[in-house]
Amino acid sequence: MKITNILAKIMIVSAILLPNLVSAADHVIKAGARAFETPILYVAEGDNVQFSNMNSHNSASVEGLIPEGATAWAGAMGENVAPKLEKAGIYSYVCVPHIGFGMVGVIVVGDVSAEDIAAYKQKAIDTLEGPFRRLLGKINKIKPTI
Ligand SMILES: [Cu+2]
Repeated sequence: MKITNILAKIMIVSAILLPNLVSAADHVIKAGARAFETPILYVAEGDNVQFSNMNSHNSASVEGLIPEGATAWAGAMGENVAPKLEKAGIYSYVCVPHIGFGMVGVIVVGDVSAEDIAAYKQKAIDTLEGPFRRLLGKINKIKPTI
């Protein structure tokens, strides 16, 4: 391959990737006493999400309620986790010791349609048990972005 070809390809890839890198926004989900502040958070693909003030809390994704192929997370107590949200879609998470208080939340990455939300809600209804069903209250409030 000629050097000019390589340079041209680098320039094309940079033109595609750089605007995404530059525009990635940072979001913080702060733990309150018994609830996450911003329990329903909408972010763009590539944005960064960081939990904060997690001293007596944790954040763990809910199995089966993150996008297919996405990376699950399970923060330790007191850990200000920054989950990697590489896949578009809806991520449900809980604070394990405080699920019963409704200390749960959802992160919506990228665009979701009314159909996407309806399918996700049905999956949640079919799979969530016990206090995890507190998530349904949050899932019911997700609004379509397209
Ligand atoms: Cu908690």
